[in-house]
Amino acid sequence: MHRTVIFILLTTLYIKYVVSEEFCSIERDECSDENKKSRYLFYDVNSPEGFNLRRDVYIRFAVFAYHLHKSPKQNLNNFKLVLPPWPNLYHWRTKMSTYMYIPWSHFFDLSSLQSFAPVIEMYQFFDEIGIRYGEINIDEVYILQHFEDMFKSGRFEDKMEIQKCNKDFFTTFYHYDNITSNNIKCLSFHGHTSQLSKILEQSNARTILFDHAEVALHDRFGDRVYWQARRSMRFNKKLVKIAAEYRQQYLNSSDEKDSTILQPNWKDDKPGRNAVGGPYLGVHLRRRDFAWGRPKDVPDIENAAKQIRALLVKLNLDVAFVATDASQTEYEELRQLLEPDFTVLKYTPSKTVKQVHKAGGIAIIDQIICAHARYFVGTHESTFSFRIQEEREILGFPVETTFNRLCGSDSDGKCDGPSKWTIVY
Ligand SMILES: Nc1nc2c(ncn2[C@@H]2O[C@H](COP(=O)(O)OP(=O)(O)OP(=O)(O)O)[C@@H](O)[C@H]2O)c(=O)[nH]1
Ligand SMILES: *[C@@H]1O[C@H](CO)[C@@H](O)[C@H](O)[C@H]1NC(C)=O
Ligand SMILES: *[C@@H]1O[C@H](CO)[C@@H](O)[C@H](O)[C@H]1NC(C)=O
Repeated sequence: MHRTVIFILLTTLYIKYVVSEEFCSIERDECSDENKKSRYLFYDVNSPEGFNLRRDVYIRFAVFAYHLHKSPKQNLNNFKLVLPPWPNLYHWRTKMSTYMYIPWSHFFDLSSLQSFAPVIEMYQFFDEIGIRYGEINIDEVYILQHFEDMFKSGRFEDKMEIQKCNKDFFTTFYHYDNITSNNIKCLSFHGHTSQLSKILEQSNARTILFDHAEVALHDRFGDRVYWQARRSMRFNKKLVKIAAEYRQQYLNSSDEKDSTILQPNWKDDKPGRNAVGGPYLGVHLRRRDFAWGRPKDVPDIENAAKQIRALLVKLNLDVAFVATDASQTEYEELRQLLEPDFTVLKYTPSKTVKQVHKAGGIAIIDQIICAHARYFVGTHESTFSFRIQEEREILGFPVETTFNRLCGSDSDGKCDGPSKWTIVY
């Protein structure tokens, strides 16, 4: 540990002298009050990671930014967290070869995110600082990587150290060709995200990027601050409206009838478990790579239909709403196995919705509809299902209507349920 700290100190001293001439020095008190320059914290996630894991990494860094903002130290409390624009994710299967740079406000309510932590969009960063330079040279880049001997040594305390880069580690700068850096290092890392504040504290850099940020863990997964960050992740209002219209039209479901009304501001939401939900079963049926990879835990279509039928009977419901990444053929197969005894519905976006809101927006609409169901059943270890469970915790559903999953085909409909990560206020 000592060696690490000294090493980082030396590195950052070096950086201080070489890099930050363009900026006023906070330490030497050169910044005028009105010009008291913000510092910018960037992060990025390993490119194959999906939408819903990225949402989880956001929480880790939003909590980090929240604590920095509250720090009494002047060179820590002036950090803004720059949100990584959404790339063309692998799962979205878009054919476009160019990168899209979708801002977060496309999917989430930016002002709600900002009422939890000081976060800004990439284009706002460009507005604040970039336009003057044309090309952005990030002062310090740290690519996080796992310690190679972590599992061998079996010691799991927090530690970090600048080391030789593991093979194939590089940063893409979000695929922008006007962002670069002369100062890229690999940081072997184990432990909590807040450990990174040591780097920020010892550095005078104005712009710092942590790539492969998913390597850093939640400070305290599931505590009050975690849930505040999560509650502030309200969706883009247009997506909420589309989901509400669908619920109204096809599912006889509305927030008034279902007791799922949230306050306009997440801070005003009250704890309670009085949500009833619409008169339908919400199902998240993850297929594709999940179905290929784990037959023990993910049922085939026929067995999924059997489990859904049993649930509908038990719950005395007639309608199953299915959110799925299954092919149309698989979905039709499922539907035919349940009809005409039951109604099976799936949200089918119009061409306009597809164009405007994209795969991520459609996934969120599916998640909102599942979140409002009387009872939810998801897929084993899918982060897509986890996000729905969290949403239902926020809406105030009884725990037993939320933490359920489909079992593998051979398990006769019986298997351990998912962990119950219940909300804390
Ligand atoms: N619209 C919609 N898309 C889905 C559904 N299930 C999976 N997907 C798509 O497949 C992706 C699933 O991967 P994600 O959940 O994002 O990513 P991940 O972090 O790998 O999550 P899991 O693989 O589910 O653990 C989603 O982002 C969607 O694009 C669904 O029910 N509805
Ligand atoms: C960098 O490139 C992006 C994408 O082309 C553009 O939107 C942004 O304004 C550019 N930023 C600067 C500072 O030139
Ligand atoms: C919709 O739900 C209400 C109760 O919330 C019920 O009285 C009504 O009959 C339902 N309508 C239909 C068409 O099922």
